[in-house]
Amino acid sequence: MIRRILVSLIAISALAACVSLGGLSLFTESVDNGSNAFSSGSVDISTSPASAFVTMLNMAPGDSVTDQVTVSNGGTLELRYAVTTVATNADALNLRDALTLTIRMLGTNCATFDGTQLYTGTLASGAIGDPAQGEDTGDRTLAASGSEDLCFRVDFPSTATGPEDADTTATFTFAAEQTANNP
Ligand SMILES: [Ca+2]
Repeated sequence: MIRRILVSLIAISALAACVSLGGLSLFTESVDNGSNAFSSGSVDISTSPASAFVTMLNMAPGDSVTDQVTVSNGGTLELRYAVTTVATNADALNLRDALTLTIRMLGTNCATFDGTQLYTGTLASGAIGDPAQGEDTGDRTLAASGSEDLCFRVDFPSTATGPEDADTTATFTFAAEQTANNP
């Protein structure tokens, strides 16, 4: 009888040990990894001077004018840009087609005009690259906060026979887009 009670007591104490195991306390720790921030970048192109960087009045055949423009990326993303031209023809004399535009990279300076040539043709069709989305032949790339200098030369060819007393005003559009995820 005593032996049986003893066995029962042992069994009960073993059970109690198991129960106390279930309530075992553990040291634990978790760590927060915060500040996982996201933001969208920006594409911000500008030109300096902002307008009228190359002008000449009363041109005669043989005249030319060359001036510099700085193209800047004020944004936080790399961009690519293209240039297109719209030249007015209010007097219908087509001076815009008689004038030749040549665009070069800066090179030594715009006076020596020895940088890589990016365009030569009529003023009316002046262009660098293609503003269509994506990378096209001739598109220019600017890193974030980067800039480059271009030289624009407008010639009234000495061989031109006219038009006289004609006017045109050109607007050069510098169109930029992100290069990221945009092949
Ligand atoms: Ca393009």
